[in-house]
Amino acid sequence: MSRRLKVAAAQMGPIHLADSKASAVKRMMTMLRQAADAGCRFVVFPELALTTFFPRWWMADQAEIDRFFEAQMPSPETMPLFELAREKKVGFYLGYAELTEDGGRTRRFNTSILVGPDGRIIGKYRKVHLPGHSDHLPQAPFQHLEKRYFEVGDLGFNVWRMFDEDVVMGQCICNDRRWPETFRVMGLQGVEMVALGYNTPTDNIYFHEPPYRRVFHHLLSVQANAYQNGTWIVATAKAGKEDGFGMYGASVIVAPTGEIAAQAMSEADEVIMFDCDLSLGESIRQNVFNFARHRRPEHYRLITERAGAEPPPPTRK
Ligand code: CDV
Repeated sequence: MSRRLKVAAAQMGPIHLADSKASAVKRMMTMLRQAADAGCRFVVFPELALTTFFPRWWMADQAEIDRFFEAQMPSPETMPLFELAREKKVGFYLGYAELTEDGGRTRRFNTSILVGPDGRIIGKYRKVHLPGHSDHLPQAPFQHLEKRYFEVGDLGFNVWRMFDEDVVMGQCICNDRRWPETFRVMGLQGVEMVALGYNTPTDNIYFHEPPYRRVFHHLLSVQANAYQNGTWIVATAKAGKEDGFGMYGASVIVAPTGEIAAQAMSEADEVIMFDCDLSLGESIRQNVFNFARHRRPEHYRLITERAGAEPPPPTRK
C-alpha cells in the first residue's frame, strides 16, 4: 500500500506591530480549516507566526521584548488553534518565540513545534543558525537582532514519527535551510519530510542583492537539500510588507527529486497543498544518495571540527 500524506503550507501575509496574537491565530485557523476541508492532514505555518518579525526592531526594555514571547505552549491565544486541529485531526508545525525557565535562568529561543493530529506536542526544535547581529546598527534600514533576542538552540536536529503512516518528520527554521548540515543530520536519521517556516526580508542589510536573487537562493537551498537527502520539504513564509518592511513569499512544497510540487503566488495569506507520495524519496535514498554505501565520513572530519574557513597560506608574499 502506498504511503501518502497530503500536506499544506499555510503562508501568512504581514503581521504588523499593532496586530494581536489572537488575530494571527484566527487567520491560521481559517487556513487550517481550508486545508483540512481539502483533505490535508498536516499544515506548516511560518517562523515566529504569532507576531510581526520583531527582530527587525531595536528594543532595550526586556518587558517590551518579552511581549513577543510565549511562556507556555499551548498559550491562551493559541489554544483555539490546537483545539481546531484536534477536531479536524490535522497535525501542524508552528514557529514561535519561546521563553523558558531553566535552573533559575530565563532563556529565550526561536522555536518550532510539531503537533500531532490528536493536538499533542510531539517534538520541539530551537533554531541553531541564528542570522543577523546583536548590536544596534542605526545606519541600517532595519535591524536583524536574532543574535540579541535568542540563544542558539540546544536541542539539535531531530526527527519524529508522525501519523498512522509513521512518517519520519524533521523540522528546522528559516536560516537553517541554507546550511547543508541541517538536512544531512536529519537525512542520517532517515527523514522523509521536513517542515520549515521562514521570514526572509526582500532586502539584505549588509550588501545589495536584487530581490529575485534572494528568492533564487531560497529555492536553490530548499530544492538542493530535498534532492541530496531524498526528502520532501514544506517551506512556509511570512510575507509581504510588515509596517513597510518587505519579506518575500515563495512558499514551496518540494519533492525528494528537488522539483517544486506547489508554490505560492502571493505575498498574502495563501494555502498551497500537495498529496505527497512518501515512496518517492526511497529510490533516491537507495541509489544515488544511499548514505551507507557511498558516504565517507572519515573524509568529513573538518565539518565537525572547524566552524570558519582557514585557507592555506598564500604562495606569493
Ligand atoms: N529569519 C531568518 O532567519 N532570515 C534569514 C535572513 C536574514 C537571510 C534567512 O535566512 O532567510
